[in-house]
Amino acid sequence: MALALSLGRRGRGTCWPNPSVGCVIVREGRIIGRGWTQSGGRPHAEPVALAQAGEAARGATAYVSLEPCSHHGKTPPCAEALIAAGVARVVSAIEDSDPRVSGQGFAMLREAGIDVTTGVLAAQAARDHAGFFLKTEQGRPFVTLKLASSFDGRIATETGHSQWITGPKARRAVHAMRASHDAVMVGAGTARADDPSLTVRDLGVQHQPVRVVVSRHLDLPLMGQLARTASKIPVWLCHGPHPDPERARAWEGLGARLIPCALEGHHIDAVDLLQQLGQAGLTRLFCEGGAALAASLLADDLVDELVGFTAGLTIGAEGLSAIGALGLDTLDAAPRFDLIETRVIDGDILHRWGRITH
Ligand code: AOF
Ligand code: ZN
Repeated sequence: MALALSLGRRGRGTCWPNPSVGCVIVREGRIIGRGWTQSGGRPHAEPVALAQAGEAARGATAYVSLEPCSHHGKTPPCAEALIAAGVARVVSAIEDSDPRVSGQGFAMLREAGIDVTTGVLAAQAARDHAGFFLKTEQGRPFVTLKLASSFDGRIATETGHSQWITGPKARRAVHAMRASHDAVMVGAGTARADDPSLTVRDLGVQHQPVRVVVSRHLDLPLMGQLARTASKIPVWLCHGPHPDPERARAWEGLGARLIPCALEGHHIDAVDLLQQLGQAGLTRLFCEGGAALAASLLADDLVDELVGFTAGLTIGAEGLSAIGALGLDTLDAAPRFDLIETRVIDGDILHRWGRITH
């Protein structure tokens, strides 16, 4: 199951709106098939592994990191494929949260006389599938908030100079993280100040995450990196009511998708923003700032994981703070996270923190 889970993680960022599932088929102690959900979400993991195993699947055990599906979607149900292949036993990590499946995959297998065990490495599976579960249960994607800051928590000097705070190895790690998410998101201020391309580079990765920019008025440079590449790598612009029609047309002409969102005061409502992105199919969202967007996600309790890269330099109080005002009087209301991991990356420190769920 650990192997099935790790195979499943290979598809992360590429198979949304579907979950990224892994499957291992074992017979007499030997692995005879391995598969994971393919790009775009199909084929599912099980038919890939079954095709590898061929006739040898008869009487074998299939380890699947999620309940095999039972519904007729664009492909026939995986539970049916496992039955047809003559698998004797199915070991699954966790039940599917999709109402079309949820429990019915297991029921189909059991009715066919297959021995079914579930709940194996369920905690890890719940973390791996958190994006898919959040989308099906709450309508929003899993949100990772990443910040690269100085020792004193600043992301740029007063004049906006920010390149580069961390070193090349840490920045490479960021690219790998982008690749494991369905989309990378920034606020309009960051898009204007940094002119980022928000792509995955130098990793030999073909797949590119969607680029999401949150911009109430769509006042984004039409000559920048995002505009130049919008016809090839998706750009989604989340805007407020009544955007400037000329800007809207210009961005649509460049190939961007416009997503209208509700306001909360003067800003785009973070809750509605994430609902819109969930509806558009995203399961894992990587937010790279800026300070205002980060603060609005945190204030609405919408951040599931914090990823910090801290570098050994100080910028001082006039530098730009990584996170905007949260309006806290006491620490009781401060968003708190549990430490997941720390790592030294060539002179910078990576620290990951998870939402406290208990
Ligand atoms: C599996 N194995 O590898 C995946 C599953 O739109 P469809 O027809 O492709 O179905 C998508 C649903 O299938 C998705 O919501 C989830 O319930 C399940 N995903 N199931 O047996 C897989 N990716
Ligand atoms: Zn399936």
